Amino acid sequence: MRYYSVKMRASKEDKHISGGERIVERKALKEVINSLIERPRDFDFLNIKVKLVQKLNYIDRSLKIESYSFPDTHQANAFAVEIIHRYTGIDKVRIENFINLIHIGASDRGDVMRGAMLVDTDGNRLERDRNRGVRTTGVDFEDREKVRSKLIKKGFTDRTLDALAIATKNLNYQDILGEYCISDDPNYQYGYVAVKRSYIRIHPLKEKGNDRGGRIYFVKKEVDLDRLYNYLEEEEFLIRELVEIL
Ligand code: PML
Repeated sequence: MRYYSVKMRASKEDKHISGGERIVERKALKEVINSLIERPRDFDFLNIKVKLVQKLNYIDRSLKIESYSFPDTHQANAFAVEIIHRYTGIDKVRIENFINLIHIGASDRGDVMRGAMLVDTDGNRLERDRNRGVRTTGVDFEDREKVRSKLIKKGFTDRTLDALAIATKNLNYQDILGEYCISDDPNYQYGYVAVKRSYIRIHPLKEKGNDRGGRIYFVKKEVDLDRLYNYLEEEEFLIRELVEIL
């Protein structure tokens, strides 16, 4: 079967406002393009790219979602730091410093990075360009609508759907040990830490009203950067199954 990757990005006054990606069969293209176009409320530039997927890879199962709530963002982030420390061995203060950067804008200019920050187990930043970061693209669910409706029924959101796909692709790579993520939507306080087979959803991971956000990927120190960038940005994956949420 032939699959196509569909990527949409929209901006207003040169500021990115919306993006979306799908990997779908030819017969679903029209509907998918229409739904992506509906996504941004107001834009002055919208780009849709459709490309035949040359080699499609599969991941059998998504990460398993676990949910935790805390009285405030300090306790929520302390919990996130503890998990990342346990899985990477990086000093907790260093982890906190990287997380704080995401909350205030981690690019060299103090803005939101367009992609993720890369940190190795010695606590060094590895991304080649601190404004761009590294972007995970090329991942979708084989039956997106089925997964979406299960998640929405359980109270999750479209953001969870996309983030679960991204985190599942990330953690499928043996040199990625963990991920930390908060949204750049100032009203969205859910975030997550992903480690091993788990997507650990945490609330509230950021302060309401903060329009900064982003991701950190924690990687083994001997990681081959060329291969890592290629995996995250070029290789295309479909996830077959959502791990059941209890
Ligand atoms: C969740 O709802 O599970 C957290 C999703 C974080 C989304 C980050 C983003 O906006 O890209």
